[in-house]
Amino acid sequence: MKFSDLEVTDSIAAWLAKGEVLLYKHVWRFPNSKVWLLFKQSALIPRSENGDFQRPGAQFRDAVSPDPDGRFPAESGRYHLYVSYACPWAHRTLIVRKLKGLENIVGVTVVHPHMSLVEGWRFYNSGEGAAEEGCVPDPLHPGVKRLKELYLKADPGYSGRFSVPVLWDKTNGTIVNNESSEIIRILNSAFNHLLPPETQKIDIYPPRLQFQIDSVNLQIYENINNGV
Ligand SMILES: N[C@@H](CCC(=O)N[C@@H](CS)C(=O)NCC(=O)O)C(=O)O
Repeated sequence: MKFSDLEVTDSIAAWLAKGEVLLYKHVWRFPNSKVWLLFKQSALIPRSENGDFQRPGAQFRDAVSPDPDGRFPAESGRYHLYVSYACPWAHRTLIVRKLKGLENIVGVTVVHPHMSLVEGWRFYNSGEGAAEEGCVPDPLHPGVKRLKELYLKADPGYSGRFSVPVLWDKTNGTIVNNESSEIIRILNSAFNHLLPPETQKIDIYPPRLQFQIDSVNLQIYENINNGV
């Protein structure tokens, strides 16, 4: 059976009731509107009184800086991205990492596409058979099963959503930033001194366009992106 053939069956309804949503490849696949309705009605989704989905703000908002004396100095091999191919927010961090040629400077791990609404994303477990595209166990923390555990390592009192993307600092053992619009700005400029001239000069957030970029981003965030 292909995922695209799925109908609303008792097993899917039970699965949704348990808080599991299937995220496959690069998109959320809700086979039909009835499933989407069930998902939207889930008590686990943060929403306003009139039922609108309300995305809580990301809580880790630090920046990597070229300053060697800063808390998060830009160093090769020190930072690691956790992403899901099912998440468009994470997707843009992968695009910028690639555009800037940071593949050997900032590592990346893809979580398993099955996300629990309660526990969040999990890592692929090598004992479970064929891996979904790109998914591996967490290479930095053997034994860690869920992304949630990294959030709680970073801040034992953390009470937000356990979302991707996450920019992880291996040296301090903490999360630098979990807001994709800021992670892409970090990737755009913080590591420039470690890059060859061809990629160093790529600037996707040039000062003369920043105002326009920020206003378009706000429009898109509120009216389109925030629906996923
Ligand atoms: N504003 C955040 C949003 C990230 C986000 O909501 N990611 C979703 C996947 S598309 C997620 O991980 N959700 C997990 C959850 O809410 O439990 C960003 O741009 O980084």
